[in-house]
Amino acid sequence: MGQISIPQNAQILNEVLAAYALPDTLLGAVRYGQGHINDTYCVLCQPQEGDCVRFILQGLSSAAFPNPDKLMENFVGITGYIREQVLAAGGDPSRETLSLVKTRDGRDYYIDSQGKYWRLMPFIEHTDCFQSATPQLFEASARAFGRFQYMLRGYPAHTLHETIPHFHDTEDRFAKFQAALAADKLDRAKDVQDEIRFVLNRQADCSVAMEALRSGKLPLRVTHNDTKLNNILIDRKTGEGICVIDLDTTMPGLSINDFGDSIRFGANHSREDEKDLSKVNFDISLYEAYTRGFLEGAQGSLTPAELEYLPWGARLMTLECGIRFLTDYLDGDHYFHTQYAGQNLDRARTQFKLVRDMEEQFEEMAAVVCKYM
Ligand code: ADP
Ligand code: GN1
Ligand code: MG
Repeated sequence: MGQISIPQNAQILNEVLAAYALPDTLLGAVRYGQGHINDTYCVLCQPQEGDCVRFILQGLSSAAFPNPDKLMENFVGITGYIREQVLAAGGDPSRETLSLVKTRDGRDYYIDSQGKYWRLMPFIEHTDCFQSATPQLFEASARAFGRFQYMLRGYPAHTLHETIPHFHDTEDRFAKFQAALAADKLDRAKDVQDEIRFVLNRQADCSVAMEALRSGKLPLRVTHNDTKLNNILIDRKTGEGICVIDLDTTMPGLSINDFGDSIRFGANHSREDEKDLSKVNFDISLYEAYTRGFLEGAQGSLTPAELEYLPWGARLMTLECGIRFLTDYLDGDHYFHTQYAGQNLDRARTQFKLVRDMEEQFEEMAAVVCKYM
């Protein structure tokens, strides 16, 4: 779990934790996980009797989420709905969905003295969260993400707020990239000409899914929209994906993007910011494992057009994510958490390498989907 420490912003954390009726002694809070967006802490408490109890405390990113109250409304709605589904299936909602700990005054979140939104959740124990996985674990995560979409197929989509407008609108991402390039605030463009050209040459691709949505070929569904492997908790005992987490972008979207974002992150053997691009290779056998699991989890709910466009989902989510990293780099690294200068550029480069690989193996990717439909 890492060392117990007093974080730099202990004062704010104390203020936030005081808003909750925690079990007896607060032992500490430590930065936790490898998310790029929220400020996540693991909070450890010692009740008078029994074992220590852990919680996940998250400060929501104001750079990413302009309307945190609406986001939290979505969170409550979605987790409540999944809870009912899990109960109906005879499962354990305390492990199979996230939930919130209420504040002392009965609220779902706390707003600190600086206006930042915080939420506290029970830590789902006896699970693991992976940055990379074996084919077996990757397939398990695919089943869980496919099932997540299946479980939400009847959710009243019109009640969901769009937490980040145009989140996977790849045309809009391209336009934002062009704006950041034109502004070139930090005079960085001159050093990344190859990467810029890579994006500009793929403008037409950015319209493929959006055009299919506009024409009615692809349906709008309730989707997760951030289906990274580390947004799933794997049950340590069974090796199954037990809980889908990081629900902040769950909103109407395209199923091919949920498929695609998992492939982007997980169907390779390198870190997202690997500097040595010879190590960054799209692994079609991992892609196959994920395809099998995702289609199993989705239980026949995808249309023929969605199946046909799955490989595009992978290619586009990878291109889009690379565009977003490069945009943030040109813009001065305000959106994604970075640990060193140039990390967003390294991230963009890995994504573009994976896009190239997928472009070369696009026919094989389609053939894999055909095998499992
Ligand atoms: P971000 O939006 O920054 O990615 P996440 O919601 O994904 O934030 O949380 C970051 C990490 O915290 C996750 O990858 C996971 O390791 C851990 N985590 C989040 N919620 C829980 C939970 N309820 N139980 C156990 N671990 C959790
Ligand atoms: C962010 O929050 P996290 O780390 O799970 C981002 C995703 C990107 C991803 C790239 C809300 O995901 O869209 O694909 O980083 N989330 C948000 O690793 O922007
Ligand atoms: Mg996350």
